Amino acid sequence: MEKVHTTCVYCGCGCGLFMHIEGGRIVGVSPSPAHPMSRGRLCIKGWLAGDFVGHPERLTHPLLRRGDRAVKSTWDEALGLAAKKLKSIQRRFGPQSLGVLTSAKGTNEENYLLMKLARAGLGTNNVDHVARLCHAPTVAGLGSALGSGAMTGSISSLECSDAILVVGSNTTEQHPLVASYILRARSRGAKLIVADPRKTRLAELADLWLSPRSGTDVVWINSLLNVIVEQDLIDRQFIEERTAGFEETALSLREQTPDKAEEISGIARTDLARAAAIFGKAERAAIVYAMGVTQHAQGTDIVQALANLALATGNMGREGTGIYPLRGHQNVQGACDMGALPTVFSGYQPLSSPAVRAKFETAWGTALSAEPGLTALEMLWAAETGSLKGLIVVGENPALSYPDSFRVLKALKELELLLVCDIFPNETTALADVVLPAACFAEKEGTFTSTERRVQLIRKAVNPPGEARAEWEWICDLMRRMGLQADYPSPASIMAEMALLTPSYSGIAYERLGLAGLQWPCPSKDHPGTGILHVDCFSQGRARLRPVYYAQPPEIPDSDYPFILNTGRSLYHFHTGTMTRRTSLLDREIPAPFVDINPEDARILGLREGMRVIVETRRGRIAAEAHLVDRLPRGNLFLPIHFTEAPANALTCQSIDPVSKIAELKVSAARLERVMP
Ligand SMILES: Nc1nc2c(c(=O)[nH]1)N[C@H]1C(S)=C(S)[C@@H](COP(=O)(O)OP(=O)(O)OC[C@H]3O[C@@H](n4cnc5c(=O)[nH]c(N)nc54)[C@H](O)[C@@H]3O)O[C@H]1N2
Ligand SMILES: Nc1nc2c(c(=O)[nH]1)N[C@H]1C(S)=C(S)[C@@H](COP(=O)(O)OP(=O)(O)OC[C@H]3O[C@@H](n4cnc5c(=O)[nH]c(N)nc54)[C@H](O)[C@@H]3O)O[C@H]1N2
Ligand code: SF4
Ligand SMILES: [Mo]
Repeated sequence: MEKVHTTCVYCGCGCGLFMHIEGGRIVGVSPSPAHPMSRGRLCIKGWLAGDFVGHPERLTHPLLRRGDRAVKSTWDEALGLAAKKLKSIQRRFGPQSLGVLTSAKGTNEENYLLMKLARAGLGTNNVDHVARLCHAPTVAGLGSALGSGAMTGSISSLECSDAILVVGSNTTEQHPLVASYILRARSRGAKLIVADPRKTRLAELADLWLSPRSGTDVVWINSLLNVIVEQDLIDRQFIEERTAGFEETALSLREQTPDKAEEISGIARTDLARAAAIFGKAERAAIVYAMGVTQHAQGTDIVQALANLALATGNMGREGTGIYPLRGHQNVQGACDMGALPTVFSGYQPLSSPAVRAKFETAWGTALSAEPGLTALEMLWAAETGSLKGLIVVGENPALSYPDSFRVLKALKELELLLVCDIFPNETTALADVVLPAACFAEKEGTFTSTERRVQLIRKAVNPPGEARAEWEWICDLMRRMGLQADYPSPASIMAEMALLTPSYSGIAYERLGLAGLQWPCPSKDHPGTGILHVDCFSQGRARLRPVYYAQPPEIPDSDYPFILNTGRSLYHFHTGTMTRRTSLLDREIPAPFVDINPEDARILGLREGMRVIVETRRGRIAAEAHLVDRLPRGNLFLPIHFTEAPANALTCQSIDPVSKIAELKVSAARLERVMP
């Protein structure tokens, strides 16, 4: 039996694992004992990461739409047709009528090439990906506060924290290996505070559980900092030497009293006082957060409020301190790093800088547009109104994962050309004019960048099924058909070009990555990589505190729609379920859609465990099984996003955060009805 070392394909923890190969097939997975983050452990999805690879439903041939049917085609015909249509749209409607959604499931190399294809080949900056619905507020908020939108420390650094504040992260289920470090710190004596409307597993284990009303985090975080300032638990030296904007921010906090916080967020003032004592008095305090913070129409403000808290208490640049946004997909960090975003090139080098543009123009041998591109949702809106005509979607399933499915489906159907590349048929390939079959992570080479900025190799373990190809190969082919040079002999050579153009990745090269990878910034070939950011200074000089003010979520419960609908995930499934619902041991755990409801609310509605209910919002309705769970406070519903037969996004809305353009995915007003048998 052969063993191939690679990186887990699911979440941003970035665990190392071995694929076990026999007779050209994956027969098992085992953890990588020497891996610096996972240290010989995996969660259940990691152990089963090889299962979907050989599934009989894998896409094996390019497909072309003929009327209502999708017919088998060849790569030559499919790419020929795609290039012809792209050129025709470009000629008739201009480059801004084209767009590309890249993949947080894809490799860095694939994302870099798609970014280059969009900018240099199609002539548009309309390039984006699901980070827009995930950590866009982090990229924007921490970017402007700290100069970098990335996790400030290494995951293992959490082990040395004295206090950890976890906000809006169901860590044990969604980032299990990060949770293991938090729990290790906890057993060492660190104090743990969890802020989540739901009593998650981590909240059960915490010293203090804060249960804010959904969408009110700005209020209680401001008020927490207010108490910390009033009790003089701030770090004056750090504030003076390394930050700007403290005075103005402190002034703005005066209004944000614990009384006000209690009234709006529902968190008792005594609990806030306890939180202030724990966080403010800790020598090393860390903040961990995820979608409960970012997926709000006020997402960027909430991120800034957390940055204010860390900066005012001097919790930055040392082991055990810092801000840990938990990036979701295994390579969503990398997709952002590669510049698959409408306003930056790789390494967040801004489009608006003439010097940066000139560098890329020289390297790529073509003029580049300075006009900022559209974000993911804006591209769909442009498709709705007819100004976007052609869209390339690689390794995303927007038909199910983007908010307000009714509008999303309508927009996708308006397109003249929808090209989708995936490993399985899904709700989006079903609408495509051209479907391309991709090699999955176990069948190709490349790199993923984990949430702790760790750039790691994936290695080919088995051959792709049928005619499926690694994306970098067909993207090069399409680039050539669009008139670009694309003579990369291997993914390593793509990385080499990217590294040459990207200061934070300059020192990254395949031969250096080994089994442990390297953490960026890694500015030169002899640089060991960087675990902790902002140690002596911030890239922009001083970090920036800013006043932020609470704004009510766009839709709040009323007498017609009395519940707050919260959407999210479970341990056993990944997003739209293309892979986990084809993994029998995972699917067996949660085979059917459910909606969580508080038992008291259920009693009033006459609902019992397992009854079928309709969940309805102003956008749509779905049917699911009622699960009565104490962990959910009254007035709330929780619906997972994994099920095509009960699509959560049929219910969500497209109200967005004006700064980061993320949608409000955690608060919708909903009602519940029993389905009569
Ligand atoms: N098993 C599994 N793991 C995954 C994924 C998966 O689909 N399945 N997806 C990956 C991806 S891409 C991502 S982005 C991450 C997401 O990881 P998480 O963000 O941890 O997952 P979510 O279920 O979206 O919700 C986070 C928590 O926020 C809480 N919350 C909701 N609204 C609020 C609020 O207003 N305030 C506060 N404080 N909390 C709130 C919810 O109750 C929930 O417990 O997981 C990654 N890991
Ligand atoms: N209501 C609501 N909506 C949400 C969220 C929420 O919490 N609530 N969360 C949002 C967040 S944080 C995220 S990240 C998004 C996730 O949204 P998506 O990323 O669209 O969801 P996935 O199901 O992970 O889709 C990934 C696709 O990539 C395919 N794939 C896997 N490996 C490969 C590969 O190697 N190559 C190619 N070409 N394809 C591959 C999979 O089969 C799948 O179809 O959903 C967002 N939508
Ligand atoms: S914690 Fe994340 S990266 Fe690690 S094995 Fe589980 S899904 Fe994979
Ligand atoms: Mo995500």
